[in-house]
Formats: sequence, C-alpha cells, structure tokens
Amino acid sequence: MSLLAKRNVSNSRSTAGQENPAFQKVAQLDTFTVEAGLGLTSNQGVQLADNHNSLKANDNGPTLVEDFILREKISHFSHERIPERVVNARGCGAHGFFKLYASMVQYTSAAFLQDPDVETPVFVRFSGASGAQGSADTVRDVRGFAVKFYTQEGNYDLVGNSMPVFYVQDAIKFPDLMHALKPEPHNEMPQASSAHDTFWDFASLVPEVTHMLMWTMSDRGLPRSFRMMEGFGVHAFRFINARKDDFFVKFHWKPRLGVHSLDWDEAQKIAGKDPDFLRRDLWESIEAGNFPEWELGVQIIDAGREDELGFDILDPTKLIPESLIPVQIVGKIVLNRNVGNFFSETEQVAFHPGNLVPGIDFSNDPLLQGRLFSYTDSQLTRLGGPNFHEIPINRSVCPIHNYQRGGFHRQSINKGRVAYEPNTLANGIELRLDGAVNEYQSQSNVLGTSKSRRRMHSFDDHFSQATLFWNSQSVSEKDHIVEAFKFELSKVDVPEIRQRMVDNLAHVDYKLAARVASALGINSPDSKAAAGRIGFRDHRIALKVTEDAALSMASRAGASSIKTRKIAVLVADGVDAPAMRRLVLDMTASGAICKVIGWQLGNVATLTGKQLTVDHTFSTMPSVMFDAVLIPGGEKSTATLCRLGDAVHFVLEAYKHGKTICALNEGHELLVTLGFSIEKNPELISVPTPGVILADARKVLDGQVSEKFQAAIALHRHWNRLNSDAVPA
Ligand code: HDE
Repeated sequence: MSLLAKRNVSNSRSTAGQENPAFQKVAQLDTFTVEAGLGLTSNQGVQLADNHNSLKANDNGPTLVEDFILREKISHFSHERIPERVVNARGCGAHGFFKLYASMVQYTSAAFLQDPDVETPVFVRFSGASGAQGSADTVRDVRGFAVKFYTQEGNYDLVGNSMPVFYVQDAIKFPDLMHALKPEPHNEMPQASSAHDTFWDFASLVPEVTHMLMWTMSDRGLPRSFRMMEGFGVHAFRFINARKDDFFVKFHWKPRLGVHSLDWDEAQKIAGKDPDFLRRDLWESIEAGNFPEWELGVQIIDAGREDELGFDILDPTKLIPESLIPVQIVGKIVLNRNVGNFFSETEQVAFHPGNLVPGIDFSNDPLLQGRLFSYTDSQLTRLGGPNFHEIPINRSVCPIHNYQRGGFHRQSINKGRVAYEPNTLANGIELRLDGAVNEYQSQSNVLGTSKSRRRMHSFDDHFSQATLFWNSQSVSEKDHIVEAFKFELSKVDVPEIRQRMVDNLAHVDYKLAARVASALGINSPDSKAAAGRIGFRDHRIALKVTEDAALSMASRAGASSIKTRKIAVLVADGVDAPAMRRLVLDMTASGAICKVIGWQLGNVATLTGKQLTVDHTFSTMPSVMFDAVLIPGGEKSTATLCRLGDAVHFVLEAYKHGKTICALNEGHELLVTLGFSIEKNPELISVPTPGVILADARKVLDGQVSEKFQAAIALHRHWNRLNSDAVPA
C-alpha cells in the first residue's frame, strides 16, 4: 500500500504551525491563566506555592539543597542556551503562506506547484550570514533567505541568500572562507562586522570571490528592510515533470515593495542606535497588518540546452542575466504571522537544502553538493540529537511513517515490537513498504567513470560577470561601490593585501581599480601582477549581454510605492498645524507611517493653542530611523528647532543620506545652512535639488505638495544632490 494513500490530506489551506495539531498541543501550555484556576507548576506538573522565595533554613538562613523547585528552575535556566548556528546565527522569522499563480505542471510534478487554489504554509527565516547572534542587523553582509514550505508531500526547504551568487565555487573552500570572514581567532575581533586583514587576505588570493565581492560592496549588502530585499536560490536546481522531462531552474524572490538599501553611514549609525532595525521592521510590519510579500520567480532552461548560456550553469559564482532568460513569476509568499516564541520557532527551525519533494532535484553544482550533508550534521549538535524533525516548527504537515527509533529527546511513542521492514509480525501478513505512488525519485544522471579532484575548465572565468555587474550599475551605485572598497580596504593593515586586491579589481574594470587605488594612496593597479599569481583564472567568456538592468537597484527605484515608509515630522511649540495635518493625512492614506518628533515627550502647543502629542524625541529616534522628513511652518517652532543642535543635525543627516525633505513656510530655515531658501521661489513650491521640496503652506491644500512629496519618497533616495559631501553629518 502506498504511504501517500494513508496520509491525511484534508486541509491544504492551513497556516503553518497554527493548524498543525502537534503545534497546537504544545502552544496550549502557554495559554494558562490564574483566573482559570491554573497557577505555576514545576516541570513535573506540581503546583507551586511560591515563585518568589527559595526554601531556607529560617527566613535569614541558608538555602536548602532539598529545594527541588529552586533546583529545577535554576538548572533549566543554566541550560537555556544552545549553540548558535556556526553561520547565519543572527536571524528572525515569521509564518505565512505560499500561493501559486498558475500550475507548473509543465515543468515539475511537485504537488505544491500544481494547483493555484492551494495555499501552502511557510516559515521564513532571514539572517545575516557571518555575524554572531549578538551582531547588529545592518552590518554589510549577504543575508540568508530560507523558506520552509510545509507541503502535502513533505517539507521542502529553499535555503537561499539575498544575492544570486556565492563567494566560492567548491564546498571545500567554505570553511576557509568563513574562517577568514569571522572574527580573527586569536582575539575574536572584530565583533559584529566581517574581519579585515584575514578576509581581504583570502579574497585577494582567491579571485573567484570577486563577483560576490562586487555584490557585497554594493548597497545590496545593506538592505533597508527584509521586506525590500530580493532572494535567490543561488544554485541551479532541477525541475522534473511527470513525464520525467528535466529542466534546470534558478529561483528568485522579488519583493513587492521594490529593492531598496541603506546608505553605509546610515547603516553604521543604525547598528548603534537600533541593532534590531531589520527584525523590528519585519515584526512591526506584520503586527500592523502590513504583511510583506515576495513573488516567486523562476528561470528555466531545458536540460541539455544549458551550454547555450556560454558559461557553466553549475558554477555558483555565476548568475543567469535576466535579459538573457527572463524570470517567470509563478506565485507569492505572504508573511502574516509573527512567531509566538523566538526560541521555539526561529531558533529551533532547521533548514536543509536536501529537504526536497518529488519533482525537484539537485544539480551537480559542487557547492550545493557540499551543503547536502552539512545541514543535518549541524542540527545534530545544535539541536541536541537526531529527533529535531519532531520539534513543532520542523514537523511536516503530513504524517511520518518509518522505522527510525530512539535518540535524544524522542517525542513519538512508536508502539509494537516491529521496527524493521519488510516484516510479517506487524499485521500477520507480509508487509513491504518500499514503494509509493508519489515517492521521491532522484533523476537518473549518467556519471563519468573517473574520479577527480579538479574543477571544470569552464569554472576558470572569474571576472566576466563581475564586470557585467559593474557595467550595469548607475553612477551613484558605482560611487558607493568605490566608497565601500575604500572603507573596507582602509581597515586592512597589511599594505600588500590592499595592493593585491586592487590588482585583482583591474580585471573587473580598470577605472574602478584606479579609483580605489587612488583613494587608498597606493600604486596604480597592475593587472599583470594579479594574473601572475597562483590560482588566478581569467579565461573570460564573451557574455551575450554586457549590461543587465535587473542588476541595478536604481533602474527599478521609480516603480515603488511609499507604503510603510517612515516620515518624521519635526515640531516644537508654535508649530503651524493645519498644512502639516493635511500632508500627514495624505501620506498616511498612501500607506506611509508618520511620527511626530520633538525635543521631549509630552505635548507641544500648536500656533492656535491646540495640543499635539510628540511620539518620539530626536535622541531616541534620530533621522536614520526614517525615510523622509517633514518640517512644518511656524515662526516660533522653527526658531526653536534652529537652536537645537539635534534638530539641525536631524535634517542635515537626512539630507546627506539622500532622504526626501519637505519644508513648509518658515520650516525651510532649518535648511538655510545648505543654501536653500523659500524666498527665491516665485512659484511658492520648488525643488532646488532632487528630493528637497520647499513650499508655501497654501500650496498644500490644492494637493500639489502631497503629490511631489509622495513621488520623491517613492524614489527611495536621492543620491545626486548638491553639496552632500560638504554636509558634516
Ligand atoms: Fe549555508 N549553512 N552553507 N549556505 N546557509 C548553514 O546550517 C553551509 C551556503 C544558508 O535560517 C548552517 O542549520 C556549507 C550557500 C542559509 O537557519 C550550516 C556551505 C547558501 C542558512 C551551513 C554553505 C547558504 C545557512 C548553519 C558551503 C545560499 C541559514 C546552521 C558548501 C544559497 C538557515 C545550519 C537558517 C546555514 C553550511 C553555503 C545559505 C553550517 C557547508 C551557498 C540561508 O549547515
């Protein structure tokens, strides 16, 4: 009899965890109330009389060893921590669902990709790849984007990243890479950022890293929000349909809110002001009902036609340009529920790129192959034994039948004496369970006969796609990449490492390398010196495209909305409220979140004597926590703000970080140090530099200011501004 036939497939529309009966049973434990007559108990279920005092020999005497309640509680506490993940340690997660747009039956037999009416529960964990659990959210890094689909055929994990390529081509180099990237082993520094000398030493000696470096040095390494970040499966996987036709597939996640990033100075400041910036953003959005969405996209190539790409599809340092093979959007995930307990869910979730379902298979990408045993191996230590699949967040929604038994923390009570197959003792008849209707079948591949420890010659092109990435960036994106190399390499103490790195960059683009070399005050880049080193490979493939718009964030900025964007409204006593209120209403109606910022909490009095509540102060919510600034009019209010260093700094800093600023009437005086003035403005509304709107309050009522303000915020940031380098923020 087939295993599948026995499965209870009644509810395919459930939300992960919530409807999972196993999960519910555990969750109930948290819903006790004293009103319901349930007090605290020990772990053995014994009601506790007192949770405030340990058992002592007299009120002021020593604590007694016989206090089993105290010992149980302290002992549990002492073992609360489990080893953090060796990589991707700092993360946050949420529940949601996946919805297919149209059947993928043509390409794959995976059940969750057949029927657009079925919603598949998912759990998603975002993470920073190299930082420890106590690192900050906004450090420059690639982010993990791991999705667990609780399908009716078992769990499928798509364990991807926020960038479409990876540093190294072969799994055997991964430990070296991570050792170079993590804090230096002798002094465990730097904390909460990637290492300097060790990482760049490695990077300069392993030029296959260069393409990924271009991504991490770009603003992609600094997402504004997980909700505004792309995800990628990175490796080529395989789709297999019912006829056993075979396709290569690359997975993409496209955020509905567009792809946006922070500025490097901003990211560093946020790391101090709010190290939880990204996880807070995700949490608060879901709590507020602004459920983040990403669309699932696939690039599909018939197996056998992959050579037409010109580069090796199995090389994880290569992407498939979207202009060559467009991404087909096939469905979406919506995250609509925060976790109930971080440890139980986000910390204990166990992903594995080897968790596949029928219809999806691996490719021979040597990096992916190396990942396949690592993840289970990691969980065995991290989650304390082989039964981590029984932890509620890891349980499949379909039943599990097998004869695996025992092990630490086993939850299932497998009854009877039969724990083997085939058998006759279970039911009195011969039972063989080695086949099922929709069993997982690995696609049969013809394998070569000789073993080798070599890479394919086609992996010897280390630079062509790094050049493609560079060529596809806008002017300001290129400036940011140069700045990032300058910053990171300036932190490197050993001059030879800087020079080696710059020599390598000459193979990406000479101008890029020369700009970095000049910023570092070192010799001009020497591409020949790089080419002379062991391990250097520049067997460049002539790419079919020289630029690809999808690689630039700037090329897509115009399409975004202002939904969930944060606007700071700067006030003091005497603020002119009516025009401000109208703008706040208009922005809120478009989905933005406006917060009133003042010198202190409490109220300020408006020009007409009404009270306006201050949400936050300048010091607790500085400009880096916002996307845009509104400075209302009011002579007295503006005069007060102009005397407050924090308020002036707020505006200057927002200006430097390219954020939209709208000043009404006298409010423009906060921008006077930047040289902008409303007096020069006969039209009563002007935009003296991108993203700065100066307006007469009378223009607010006819909607013109709202329109301009909204359009400017939707562009995310305005990098091409007057004098921003001169601003001391
Ligand atoms: Fe991972 N990776 N990885 N990785 N990885 C882990 O698994 C590993 C790689 C990725 O939110 C670990 O459970 C090896 C590429 C994400 O829980 C570990 C290699 C990509 C996450 C591990 C790679 C990833 C991990 C740490 C090279 C992008 C976080 C604990 C052969 C496609 C998942 C754990 C979560 C986590 C090993 C390379 C993504 C040690 C050996 C490439 C998103 O097993």
